[in-house]
Amino acid sequence: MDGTDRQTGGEVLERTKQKTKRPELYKVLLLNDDYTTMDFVVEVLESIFNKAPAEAYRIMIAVHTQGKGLAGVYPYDIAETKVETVIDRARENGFPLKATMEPE
Ligand code: TYC
Repeated sequence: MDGTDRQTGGEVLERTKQKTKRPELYKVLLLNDDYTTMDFVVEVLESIFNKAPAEAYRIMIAVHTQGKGLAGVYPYDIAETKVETVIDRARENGFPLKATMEPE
C-alpha cells in the first residue's frame, strides 16, 4: 500500500491519502548493569524523568532486581530525547547505563 490507491465508488474515483500512523506513546526503559551506581540512577530518574525521590528509588530497585524498568511514557520525539539524555549523562559520568524505548 503506497497511499495512492484509487478507490472506486460508482462513477466517482477518489484518491484517498493513507496515513501510516506510528504509535502515539513509547515506554522509556532503564536497563540494569553492574557498574552504574544506585545513586546515579536515582538522580537520573529525578532529574530527567521528574520522579519524586521515593518513586525514583522504587524504580531503581525494580531495575536492579528485574533487569529493566519503566522510567516514563512519552510521545516518540520526547522519548527519543530522554533516551539520548540518559545515555549522554551516563557517559559523561563514566557509567555504562543504558535506556531504550518501545511502543506502549
Ligand atoms: N545494579 C547497579 C548496582 O548494583 C544499580 C543499577 C540500577 C544500575 C539500575 C543500573 O538501571 C540501573 N550498582
